Amino acid sequence: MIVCKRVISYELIPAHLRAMRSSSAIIGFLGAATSNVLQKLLTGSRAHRADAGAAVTQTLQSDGICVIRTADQAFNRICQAAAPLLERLRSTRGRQSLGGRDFAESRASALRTENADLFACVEQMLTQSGVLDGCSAYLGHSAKLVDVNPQINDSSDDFWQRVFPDLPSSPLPTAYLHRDASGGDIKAILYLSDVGPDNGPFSYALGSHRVPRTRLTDWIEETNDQSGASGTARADRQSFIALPAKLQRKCAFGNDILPATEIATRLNAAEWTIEARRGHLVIFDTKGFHRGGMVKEDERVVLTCVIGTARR
Ligand SMILES: O=C(O)CCC(=O)C(=O)O
Repeated sequence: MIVCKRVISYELIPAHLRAMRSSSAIIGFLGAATSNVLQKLLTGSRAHRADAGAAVTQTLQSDGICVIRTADQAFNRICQAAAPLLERLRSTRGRQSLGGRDFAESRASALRTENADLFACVEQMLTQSGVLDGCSAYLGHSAKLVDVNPQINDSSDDFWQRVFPDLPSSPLPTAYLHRDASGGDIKAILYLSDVGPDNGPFSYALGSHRVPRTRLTDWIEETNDQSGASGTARADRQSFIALPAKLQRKCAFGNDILPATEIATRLNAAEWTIEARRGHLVIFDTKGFHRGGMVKEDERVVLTCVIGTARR
């Protein structure tokens, strides 16, 4: 029984088909089981994975970011498993008044305990595409899928425009550019909708993962970000500027860079903006400078996956 379950990847067949309560569910179950077996035969070979993994490692090492296109079947399965979570997120987002929404409110967290199907599909996709192997080689230890976060951004989000609440707003060419204060080592953002220039594409300053930093500078920046000292409200700015000069560091630095300065020009020149169709996966080292979800038109729907070392 267990061998059969492994062969057909039983856990990756959606729960409503596994129950096999109707003839259409039985047909659906057989179809899903067959496609699981075929997919393993066609795309699961170790050699293919090793090549793909090596390409991911090399690109992460040189650029800090790597983009791949996921296999259609794997992508469709993920979309199906994520649909109920996205529906719920859409309704909680809808309860917020237009605008005035922080970035975090655009994101939900899937739980491994409650969303086993989604975790299984994402894990299978990351494994078969060689991404987990590639990330493990990049990090130098075994990488695992830690979190899956469904995310919807639309043009009513203004976290990137309403930066200084007490000042008249003016566009900042490096608005919201940051590196992550904490969390996993690598993120993988799966585009669930087509993303053009106005749909909040993700962008990354190529090579910025190699900007020298020490444990101490990391610690100072993360502490300021976590404690709110690097916020953009007047009181936060006053707290920040009251710090000794050596402690005036933050991960969320993009909002502080003046337009038309040399550093703004260099950052913008290094930025790779990823416009791509649904099904593309953007894998990046979170310590490089990045931003995204700044939607001008329509919406952008993604799954943000955190990859790192974790205990299950
Ligand atoms: O949603 C995006 O494209 C950007 C996400 C981001 O900056 C992050 O997860 O740290």
